Amino acid sequence: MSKTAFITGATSGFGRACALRFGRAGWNLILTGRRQERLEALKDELAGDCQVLCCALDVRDAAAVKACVDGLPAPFDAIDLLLNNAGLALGTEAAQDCDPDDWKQMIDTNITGLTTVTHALLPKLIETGAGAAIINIGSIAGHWPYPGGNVYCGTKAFVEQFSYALRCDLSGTGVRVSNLAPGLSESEFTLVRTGGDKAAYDQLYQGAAPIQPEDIAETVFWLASLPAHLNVNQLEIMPVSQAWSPFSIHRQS
Ligand code: NDP
Ligand code: 8X3
Repeated sequence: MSKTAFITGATSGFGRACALRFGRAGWNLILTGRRQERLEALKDELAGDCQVLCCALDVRDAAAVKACVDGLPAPFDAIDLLLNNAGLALGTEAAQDCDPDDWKQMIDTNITGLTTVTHALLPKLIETGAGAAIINIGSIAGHWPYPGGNVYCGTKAFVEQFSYALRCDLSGTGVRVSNLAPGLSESEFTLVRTGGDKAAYDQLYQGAAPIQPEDIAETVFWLASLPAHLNVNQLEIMPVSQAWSPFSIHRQS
């Protein structure tokens, strides 16, 4: 029988690539995101490969999330994988120059939205039991601070710790939880973060051979396909071009 994945943020980047990877392997898919037309186009692209249910929703809307999950028809109501991928960064300014509305949107999406979707799907994942998995998309930003990362870094640190704590609570249910923390990756993420600045996008990725969404999809597929007795707690992945810098030291002149 086909397995079923619930993917948040399937309209772009990692989520879209994961939908294509899992769908072409025959998984049934519940695809979510705010942009309905992109979800429908993806469903058309996967026609013949798998069954797809589109649920256009904003993860910040708890009632919409509940309505989607409670209304899942067979065969979409038995969930093997929750991919918590929807998320965003807004801005690269220093904290003192940031717009607090941007901070709120990141917290509401990356933290509250992710926990809302998780809570709604936990009963179904526990019902599936052994082999079920939650894969949360964290970030290197949750491990390593950088200037202008402020609240985005904080939200991704939350995702990591929430993943570990979930594992404790789900002990004995068979449900696995992983935090996948990518580094520099090429996607609309950077256009969203910079308010559509294509020059900044080009400059960031130029010559860096960044991670591609298909690389993340392959990694997520591997995680979800591991034997049911294995749990990868944490996986950090960077392009070879990315590494750490020395600590900065501000010197008095
Ligand atoms: P994209 O911008 O390409 O995709 C983000 C996805 O999140 C879109 O499908 C978008 O859908 C969805 N999304 C955003 N806000 C909401 C919302 N309120 N409700 C529902 N869906 C929402 O970026 P990526 O694919 O790169 O990012 C995916 C995840 O990976 C994010 O959590 C990001 O933080 C993380 N990440 C990204 C890295 C990178 O360098 N690109 C590196 C490490 C982690 P829609 O707009 O249609 O709602
Ligand atoms: C996105 C990666 O390094 O731009 O999560 O914060 S980074």
